[in-house]
Amino acid sequence: MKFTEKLISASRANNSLVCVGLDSDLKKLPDCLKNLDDPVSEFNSGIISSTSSHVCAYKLNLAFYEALGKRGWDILEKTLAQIPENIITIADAKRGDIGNTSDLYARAFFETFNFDAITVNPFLGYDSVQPFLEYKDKGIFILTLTSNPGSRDYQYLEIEGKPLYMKTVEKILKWNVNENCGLVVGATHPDELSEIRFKADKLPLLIPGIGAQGGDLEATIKSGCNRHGELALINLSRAVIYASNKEDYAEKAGLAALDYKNKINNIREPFFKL
Ligand code: OMP
Repeated sequence: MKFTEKLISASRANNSLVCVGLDSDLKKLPDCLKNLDDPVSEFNSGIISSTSSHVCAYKLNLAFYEALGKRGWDILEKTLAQIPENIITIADAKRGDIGNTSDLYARAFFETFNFDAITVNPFLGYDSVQPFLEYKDKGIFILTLTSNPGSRDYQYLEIEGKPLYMKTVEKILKWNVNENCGLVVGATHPDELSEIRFKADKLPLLIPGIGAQGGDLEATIKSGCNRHGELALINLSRAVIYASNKEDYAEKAGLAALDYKNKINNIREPFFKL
């Protein structure tokens, strides 16, 4: 099944555009888990069971697992095994290197770990992204306009009369021969998000920046969805997984995910006439 089809099917099954970011930081876990042998896996397991009927995807940011050394790779595997089959898994790895190295990154995340999708940094150009694109049924989310303040350092620089982020969109549309590309666009740039969505009307957008980073939910949904009110993955990490730091952490995360799902649907259903 093509990645976009799997994404739409996951999103329709739970009527949700929510992607929960499992950015699980050992230092921020509830005290009740701290004496366990494997607190991060236990935490992730609790979050997954309480949120899995309210989301269409989980995004695992590799930094949070790599920081734990070899244990981190085991936790990653254990966590992936707990995610229901029909829900999208995204390796937020932001990889990209010379071709033969990217080839191994693609193999690592798509074959060894069997993620459905990955985030890729396009700074090294086409040959660095191409090995990922070869995997026709996987999703490749390419950094286009990031949510952080430093996005202004390079991403707005004008090249041939256009900001770099729009040049990136144009490149990605050309690279999308297998129809497996997506774009990462921060919710902290709602006007640009609209402009990017208009240009890339058929591509899925991964949109971080809501919650802890302060992006505006209503503007993001109205600008980021396609004309059917779909193909936007609204990532929420800290705002969901740390909803409580007590014994009820899983229950509160479930309620936070449900609340975001409902808020998003209350915006998109009338606006896109779903
Ligand atoms: P919260 O701010 O806690 O919701 O986390 C945001 C998540 O999205 C983190 O894993 C970031 O690394 C990631 N992210 C951004 O915040 N901004 C971006 O522009 C791109 C990403 C990403 O690629 O996911």
